[in-house]
Amino acid sequence: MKALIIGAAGFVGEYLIHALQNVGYEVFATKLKHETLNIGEVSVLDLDITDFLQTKEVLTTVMPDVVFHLAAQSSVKLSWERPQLTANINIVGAINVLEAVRVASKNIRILLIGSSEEYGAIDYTQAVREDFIPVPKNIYALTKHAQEQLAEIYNKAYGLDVVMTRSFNHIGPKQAHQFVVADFCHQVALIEKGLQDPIIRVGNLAAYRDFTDVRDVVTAYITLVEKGECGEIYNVGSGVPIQIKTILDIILSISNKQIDVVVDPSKFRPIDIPYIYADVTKLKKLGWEPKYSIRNSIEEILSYERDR
Ligand code: A2R
Ligand code: GDD
Repeated sequence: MKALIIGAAGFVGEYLIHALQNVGYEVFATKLKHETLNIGEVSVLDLDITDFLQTKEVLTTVMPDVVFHLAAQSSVKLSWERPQLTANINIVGAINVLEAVRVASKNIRILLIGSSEEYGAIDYTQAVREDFIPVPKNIYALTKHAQEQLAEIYNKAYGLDVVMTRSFNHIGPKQAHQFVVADFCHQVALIEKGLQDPIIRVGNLAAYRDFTDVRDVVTAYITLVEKGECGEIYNVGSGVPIQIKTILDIILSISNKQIDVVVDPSKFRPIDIPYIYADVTKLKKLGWEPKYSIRNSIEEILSYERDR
């Protein structure tokens, strides 16, 4: 089977390449021109998804069996600061990918990565299911929901073989420092090395999120392209809510340094979902189970940041 990963130089991409190779896929990977992707046995192509002709060229040249569409402006915080950029990559880019697949072949299966952020700032007291009506409350979330609705239109109008996710937070070594666990571990590593005063700057510690190790996330994505139902949406998460403050406490308890916590208002968003976690019954019915515990992931991330 030939797999094409669009946006492979990001956090999830590298893990997905390894996971696909381990189960015997021939992997093609795209990256932006300025990015580097040093992974053996992979055909690497440059692609900016905001350019339709380039996107079509890649699809018709590679002619994959499956496409994993990971490329995005993936930061909620940045979407408040760069709304046009976020919409251009996440909406126009998604149209270009869908349209390029339609032109190339209807036999291509495509997995589109959406977000738990799509559900919006409702006060959830139960695990969110895929049949809850999303009400996006930030620009990133809106663009991901637009992508999902576009995919549903392509599925209904043209019979495109799309499977969609609403992915909850994912973590692991090598994640960019703009995301919470990598950010906290990076700061602690700097403090331990004496490169930062013993003060950790944090944002909204009250929020609850559902974290899954990136290695479990990529096995979920492979499960979905292999067993997911055409036109369906699947939550990808652990099913366990955890407060950001608890994550911070775990990280601080692993460190041997005395560290003060300072709340930094610049790290807050105009709107932040207070509490959300996934109902993953639908995904688990396909045979997927997460293997990594949150503590295990945090220990590995901190260890990675210490070694950098
Ligand atoms: O923004 P950069 O320079 O980090 O590049 C990102 C890349 N990307 C693009 N690729 C093609 N054409 C574009 N116009 C374009 N703009 C950005 O997509 C990056 O290398 C990749 C996305 O990777 P990450 O930001 O690291 O996201 P991650 O954690 O791998 O998440 C994968 C998917 C995304 O759709 C997220 O929105 C979702 O899972 O949570
Ligand atoms: N980044 C960051 N830094 N977040 C903080 C901090 C901090 O210092 N302190 C508290 N938080 C809170 C945020 O306010 C938010 O409630 C939570 O930690 C998670 O923030 P991020 O790690 O930045 O992730 P995100 O939830 O905004 O977005 C990620 O998960 C989405 C799925 O839920 C990204 O990976 C998205 O691409 C993905 O769709």
